[in-house]
Amino acid sequence: MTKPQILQMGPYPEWDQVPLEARFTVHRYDLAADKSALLAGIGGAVRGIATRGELGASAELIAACPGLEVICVYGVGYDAVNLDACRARGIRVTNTPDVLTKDVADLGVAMMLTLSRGMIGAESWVRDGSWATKGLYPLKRRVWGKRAGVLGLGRIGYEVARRLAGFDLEISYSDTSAKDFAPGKWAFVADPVALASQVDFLFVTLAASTATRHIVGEKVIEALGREGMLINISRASNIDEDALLAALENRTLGSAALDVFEGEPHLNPRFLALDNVLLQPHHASGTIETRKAMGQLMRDNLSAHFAGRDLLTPVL
Ligand code: 8YV
Repeated sequence: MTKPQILQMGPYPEWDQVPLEARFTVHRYDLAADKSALLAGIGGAVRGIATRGELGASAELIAACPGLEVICVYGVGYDAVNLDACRARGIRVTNTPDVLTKDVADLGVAMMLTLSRGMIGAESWVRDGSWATKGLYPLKRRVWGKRAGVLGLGRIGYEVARRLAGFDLEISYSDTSAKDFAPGKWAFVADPVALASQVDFLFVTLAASTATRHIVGEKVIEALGREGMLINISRASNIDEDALLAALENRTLGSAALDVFEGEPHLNPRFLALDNVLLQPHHASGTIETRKAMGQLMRDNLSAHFAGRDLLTPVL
């Protein structure tokens, strides 16, 4: 039987690449020097796209593949896939929810602890000899007993809040409505500005869409204030990055721990000049265990589609 032809948008680990190529004829968009020439040559034969959360599939790419049936995302976020173009042509879309939830939540909490306790600077203090030459490391800020806000109490937000409760933080959250699965102790605050004004740490855990673009804008940032910390493990588009940079530079916002950036991996160099940020390379789901599960789920969705079975985790 001939193998279905798929277009691959970005790299996967060897343990995913080998089984992917065993089941499909894979065209590497990411490795093609001349991407237009690749699409002109094989676009008509492509039936599936294997992509990554941050790469998605644009309207132009979808248009260049007239026989496209399915787009499978290696990631829970599908904001970079042009869903309107998919809907218009009945193209199915899948993602990889659940398997990454706890790792993403772990990294968010780890970022809060690392930045609040100054662990990056403390490590350098030991390595560069400052401990012996300059003495004691400057004192940092406590985490337990403080107030945390979770913006978006979905799967990841819930796991973040559960972890924070374990660290003895008071929890409040914003979402489109109060969630009945949330423990009574977690306060629902509908307005993100009001939420930010009541907390020390604000976690952004919203699925990104046009509706959530810049939901964390000047007002939310100002409300979080000089002592506040913003932690983003969702998508850069949820935050007005210009407003964030200005507030961090003039210290009207205390600090920020960020795993995602506009234009990543080419982030705004203004971030690099700041000492009140913790910067991570979009790797909240980046553990071997979770990435293996994401790769498996993405392939299982592709296989299900081409075998005429129900998709495991459909978005569309
Ligand atoms: C991945 C992500 O880093 O799940 C998502 O939406 O952004 C991350 O888990 C990414 O999709 C892998 O490319």
